[in-house]
Amino acid sequence: MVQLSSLFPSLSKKSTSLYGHSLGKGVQASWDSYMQECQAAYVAGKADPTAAKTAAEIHELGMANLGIHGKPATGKKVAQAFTKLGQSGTGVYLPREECGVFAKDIYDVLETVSPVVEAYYGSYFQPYWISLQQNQPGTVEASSSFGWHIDDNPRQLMKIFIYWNDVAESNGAFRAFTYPVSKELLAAGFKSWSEKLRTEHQEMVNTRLAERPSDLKVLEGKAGTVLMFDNNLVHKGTPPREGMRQLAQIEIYPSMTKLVPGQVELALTRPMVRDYPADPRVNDLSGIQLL
Ligand SMILES: O=C(O)CCC(=O)C(=O)O
Repeated sequence: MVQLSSLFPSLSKKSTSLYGHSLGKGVQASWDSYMQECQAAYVAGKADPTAAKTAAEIHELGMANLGIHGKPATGKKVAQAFTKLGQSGTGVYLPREECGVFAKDIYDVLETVSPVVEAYYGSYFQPYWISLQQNQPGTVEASSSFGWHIDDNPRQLMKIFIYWNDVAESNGAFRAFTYPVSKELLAAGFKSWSEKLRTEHQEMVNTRLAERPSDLKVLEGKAGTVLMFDNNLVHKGTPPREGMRQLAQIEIYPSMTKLVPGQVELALTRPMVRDYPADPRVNDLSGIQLL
């Protein structure tokens, strides 16, 4: 029998073009209803037109530069921590037990950008995990996060990056296609949820990129720059050609309650077991949900 999904790829559970991920309708419906509960619990602060404008940009394009909010003193502490660690490579992570000392600094940054993030969600937000990472030049596999991919998360998962040093195209600035181009690639069959599929679909994106290079957005920024983006955009990590990049990667999603420092500390220090919560109402990894 002919599978309906082979005639209409968007009906397949593994199609990414309908929801922007391959997780299917049930998973997304559960996250949508969770988000509605978070929105109902939200008490909005004073209207902030600048934050609303940036939130609208994220809804339209899937990404925005939120400005410079990380402190130089934190950048210095991060640099010292990586020097002390003494490891090199395309992707070196600070061990979880050494991340807790950055909780206050990162909480302060998140608190500063919270008007934008809350305007985006229409709710409070919380981190699920936070990692501190250093990238140096080297060779990488296309099947890794250095190849084109989507994170394949429920739509409410977003990422915040804080650059701790000046980051340009040449030293590994984050790069992604905006929503319109990402949707076009997903509709054309881009898939990346297995190493095999990811490898097979690199050429498709590289061909599209060669046709219209300006469609790729490279988010450069001075030390302290904060980026927010939808991790279901087609994107990739890029090892520096020269120099290095140090950053905090923060995965966020809606919350019923206002962010508190303890959530940031847990997100930084608890083992990274899952990419996102299996059930958004149960933050098994990092959150303190006061339900
Ligand atoms: O490191 C980067 O610039 C991109 C990281 C990435 O691919 C991801 O967050 O999924």
